[in-house]
Amino acid sequence: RIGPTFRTSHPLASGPVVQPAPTVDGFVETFLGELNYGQGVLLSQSTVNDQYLALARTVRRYLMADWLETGARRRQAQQKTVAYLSAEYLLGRQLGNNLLATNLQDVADAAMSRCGIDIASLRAQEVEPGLGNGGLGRLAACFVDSLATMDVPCIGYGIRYEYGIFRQTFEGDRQVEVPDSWLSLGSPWEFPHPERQVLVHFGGRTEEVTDENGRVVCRWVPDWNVVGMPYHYMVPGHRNGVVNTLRLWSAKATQAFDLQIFNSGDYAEAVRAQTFAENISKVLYPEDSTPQGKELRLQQQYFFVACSLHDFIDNTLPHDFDLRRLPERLVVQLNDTHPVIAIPELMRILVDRKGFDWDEAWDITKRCFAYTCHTLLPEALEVWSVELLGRLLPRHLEIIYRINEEFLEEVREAFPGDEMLVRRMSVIAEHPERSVRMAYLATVAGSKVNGVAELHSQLLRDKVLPDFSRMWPDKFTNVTNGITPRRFVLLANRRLSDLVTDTIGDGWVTDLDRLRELEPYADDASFRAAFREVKQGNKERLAALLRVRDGLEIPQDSMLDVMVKRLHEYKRQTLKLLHIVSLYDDVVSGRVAAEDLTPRTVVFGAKAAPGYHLAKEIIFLVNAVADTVNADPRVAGRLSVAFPANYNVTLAEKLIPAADLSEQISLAGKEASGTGNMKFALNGALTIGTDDGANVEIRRLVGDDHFFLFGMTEPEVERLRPGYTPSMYYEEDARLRSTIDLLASGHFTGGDRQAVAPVIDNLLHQDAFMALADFRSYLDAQERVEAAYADPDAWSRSAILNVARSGFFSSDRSMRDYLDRIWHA
Ligand code: HBZ
Repeated sequence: RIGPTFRTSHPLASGPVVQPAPTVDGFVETFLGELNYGQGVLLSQSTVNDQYLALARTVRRYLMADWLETGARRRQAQQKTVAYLSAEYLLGRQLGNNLLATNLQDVADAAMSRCGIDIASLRAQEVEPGLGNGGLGRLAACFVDSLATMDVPCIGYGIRYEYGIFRQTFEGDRQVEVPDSWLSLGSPWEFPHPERQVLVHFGGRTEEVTDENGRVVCRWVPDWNVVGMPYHYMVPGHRNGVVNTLRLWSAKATQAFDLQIFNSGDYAEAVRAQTFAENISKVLYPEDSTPQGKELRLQQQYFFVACSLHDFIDNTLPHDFDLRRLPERLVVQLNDTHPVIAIPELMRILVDRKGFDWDEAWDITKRCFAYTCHTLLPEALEVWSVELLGRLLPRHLEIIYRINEEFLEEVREAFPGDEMLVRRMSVIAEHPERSVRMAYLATVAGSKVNGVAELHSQLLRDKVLPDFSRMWPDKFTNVTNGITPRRFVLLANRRLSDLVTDTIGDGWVTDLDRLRELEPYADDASFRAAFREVKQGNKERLAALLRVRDGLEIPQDSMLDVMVKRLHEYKRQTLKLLHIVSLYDDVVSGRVAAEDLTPRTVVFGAKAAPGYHLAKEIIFLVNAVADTVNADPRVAGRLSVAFPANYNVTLAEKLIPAADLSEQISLAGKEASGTGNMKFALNGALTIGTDDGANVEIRRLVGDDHFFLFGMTEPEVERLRPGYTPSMYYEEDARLRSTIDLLASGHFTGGDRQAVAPVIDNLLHQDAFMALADFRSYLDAQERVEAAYADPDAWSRSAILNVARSGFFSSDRSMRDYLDRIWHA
């Protein structure tokens, strides 16, 4: 329990909190106060970091009154609250976003220049909190932004990793990972709350004891524990006076544990124990699709889930709350399977700690959870070995067994005599080792299961969980992903935002469907010219950034063709690479005159999981091709390739607004949704893409004439799959053969054929994601792109229509869908 409430008759004890004046004078005064009293320096002696921290703390002050007020209002209202449980939040920089939310951008600019400071250099000082791998983590960040903007009671729960996603560098064209010590220069956006610490148990055994009513109950006798320390982050709504909370947990050693060993005189052992505990929140696992089944990862998952449920039940609900009514006050959204251990944890709390009988506890639990799946790749579905789970969480394993037993009885009743079905649906898999299928557990317990785009939800029902969808058709639903227009349009693309607002007013920022009002302007020549000027300005801004950030030169007057996302075979960066090599090959072989090539700059951004060897070979090859192409005078001014290292949210905000062409080229049926695709469309890039994930919905909305579709459909992929022979395409397509031969010859690797072998061999003999089968169709689509780009008016018309028709992809709409279909909050 949080300590006794402080009582005083002082008139200001319960607010209102005094907010600094939102004027340049008020801002300067607050800023200098923060420099002097917060940082302990004079302006004249301050470093850029001092100034950044003081500026951040100044902005924080403007948010504080609303944060405290929102918290008090939420405690009063006792409404149903969304607990969003996510192991990842890929937040991106906070300063710009918070200045935007408070509408203080211009005031801050003026205040800093009055102090003789260039605010851009302070913005650049912020290290983004990269507490996520990619789409899944960024989605969580967009969702909490939207919920605050819509004034929905929500607490985002997660892990405060000391090291987020690694920083990528290149050495000799190869990826080298550097730890991301994002906290090292100070973290002005977080508030530790030691009074809300939670104790979390691990290990040990269970025993049966008789309670005071003579009932035999189960008790968990753990053998070690750690403390969860919450750090609170503000999540401001857009200029609406709402500030929600993101609560991230950091692991600490317990004092008792420490002291005990310390007193025994073993100082080194005490320190080791501390390190052991703190390891739990030390680092984000950088695998974005193949969970490694590591013990520390299960510890992370249970750690943050246990802290979060405890925090909500014991520290957020009123003391005397009747837990039978929990589903009226709480809905837990499980962001993929990472937090699914919350299901047996809630059962344990209700049954072992609060004395509920099993059936009643199960009824409550089922009504509290809903599960979102983010993948279709079988290897991405998390399973935990029974051996490991039972060793770390013995009571939870017992609970999972009982849930499964009762569930399988239900299956037998619904489908008598089908023991094969029972085995298929069991939460416990028997092969290759006995393990717990977390997605099945989430499906059994969750009130709803959703996919993240229409096609994905359909395939989830038909291919991933067909038996479950037959048993419970109504459990399955779709919520197509979305992105926040605040960060990814208003903040990232000020030029476009100003043009849009000057044309249709600013209502679109919180009602993105209103972008429709731009449609008529697609036919207005002066609007198109203004739109092209916006793009050009963004390209120049990007060129200037990449020059200083990476020493890269981006030619102007060239189509900016962008592929940014995690590196994975299914996303098919190699298909893009083959395209580049084929364009290059056309010119160097003399088939095409350089002047006839549409000037094109291809930009890649991609991190590979450190243990994903083939992905790292692909990165190497992209860099090698870039080096060769960029140095070859035969294609100078016509074709260039840029691969800035360390693609992250900060870079995305500069890259996406500059793009002409968005590459969304995954093999159909593999990309659950994609969200980059939405960001590009909303920033006026045209998409070249397969019929996959949310591409399907983008194309339907923007129209076939404004989208470059290519490749097999998902059913076509499945039909081709048996006996797929990639080398056949190599044999039969002269252009593909020439492209692969040039790549394999060592032309791009200083004659070293070995260096290209891993990628080439894989393409010719495996090609699990059928890049060769889609190559011809992709090249044809790229030719249509070039033809379209040759007519600037028609191209900008299409680009404007992409913006106007993509309002559906606001995460505000996603949140409305979750509210209507799942949360009923
Ligand atoms: O989630 C992505 C999907 O690939 C993408 O299609 C979708 O748009 C996005 C949001 O729904 N999935 C991920 O980003 N997944 C992970 O980052 C991940 C992280 C740790 C894991 C597994 C997956 O253990």
